[in-house]
Amino acid sequence: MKLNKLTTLAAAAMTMFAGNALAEKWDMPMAYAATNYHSEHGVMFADKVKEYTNGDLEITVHPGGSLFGGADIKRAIQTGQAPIGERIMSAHANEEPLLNWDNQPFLATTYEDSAKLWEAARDTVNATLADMNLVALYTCPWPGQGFYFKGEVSSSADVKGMKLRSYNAATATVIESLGGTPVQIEAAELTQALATGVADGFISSGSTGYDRKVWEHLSHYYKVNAWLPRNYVMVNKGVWEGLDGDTQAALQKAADETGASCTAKSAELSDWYFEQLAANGMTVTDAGPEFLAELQEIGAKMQAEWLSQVGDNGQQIIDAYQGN
Ligand code: PCA
Repeated sequence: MKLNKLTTLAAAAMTMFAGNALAEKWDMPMAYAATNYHSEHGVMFADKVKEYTNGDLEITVHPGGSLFGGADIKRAIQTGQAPIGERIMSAHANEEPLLNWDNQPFLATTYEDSAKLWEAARDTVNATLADMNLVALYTCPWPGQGFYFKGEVSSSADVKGMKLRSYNAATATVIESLGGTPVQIEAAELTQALATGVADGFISSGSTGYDRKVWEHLSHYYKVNAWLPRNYVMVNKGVWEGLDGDTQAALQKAADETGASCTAKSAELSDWYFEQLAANGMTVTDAGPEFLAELQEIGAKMQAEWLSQVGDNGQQIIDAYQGN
C-alpha cells in the first residue's frame, strides 16, 4: 500500500519534471533568425500546440537553419526526415511555379492587399502543396520588399555589374533584369556574404536587414514595398493524415491563432525596422522615379511570364483577387 502510494507520487513528480513521457515529440526546423518575429511565432505555435493537445504533442523549434539549412527544410519535410518546418513559400517556386503567387512585383503592396491575395490564392496553393506531399498550417508575411545597396542608386545603370543576393527565383529575375548578377544566399549567411564581398547588396524587407545588421556593410535602403512574400509552416502530408481528428483540430487552432498574431506583428514592425536601419546610419528612402518605373516594367513582364507558365490557375487567383 505504502509502496504503491510512493510509486504513484514518484511517477507524478517525474511527469512534472520531465513533461509527458508519452508525448509525441516533433522537431521543427525554421530558416530565419531566432530573434525574428517569424521564429518567435514558431515558438508561440509550439506552446499553443502543447496546451491544446494537453501535452500529447511537443514541438521543439530549431531556428536559423540550425537543424536543416533553409534550402533543405522543404525536402526534409517531404521525405519525412522532419514532420514539420518553416520556410519562405516562394523559394519552392522552382519546383512549382504557382508558388510565385506572392512574388509578383506591385500586385499586392500593402498588408490589406496581401491578405486579400492570400484569400484568393489559398485553395489553389493548398492543392499545389498537397501534390508536393505537404500541408500548410499557417502563413505569415514578411514586410514589403525593397533594395539594399552600398551607395546611391537612381536607375538600373547604377546596378549594372553588381552582385546582388537573391533568395528565390523571382528575386534572381529582378536582379538579372536590372543588369546585376544574382547570387543565391540564405538569410542566415547574409552578413558573411556582405563582409566578404560575395554580394554588394540585396532585395529584402527591413526585417532581414535589421536581423543581419547590414548597416555594417551597406549604406542605402530603398523602400519599394514591391511585394510581401510569405513564410509558411508545413507538415508532411502523411504525418498530418495519420493524426486523429482532435489532434488535427488542436494543431489547426494553434496555427490559426499564431498566423493571425504573426501577421499583425509583421505589420506592426515594418516601419520600426526602417527606423532601426536609419538609427544605425543607413539612408532609408523611397526609390526614385526612374528606378521605380523600371521596376514596374520588370514587374509587369514577370507577371505576364508567370501567367504563361501557370495558366488558368494563376489567372483565377488574379481575377479572384481583383474581384472579377
Ligand atoms: N526576408 C527574407 C525573405 C524575405 C524577407 O523579407 C530573406 O531576405 O531571406
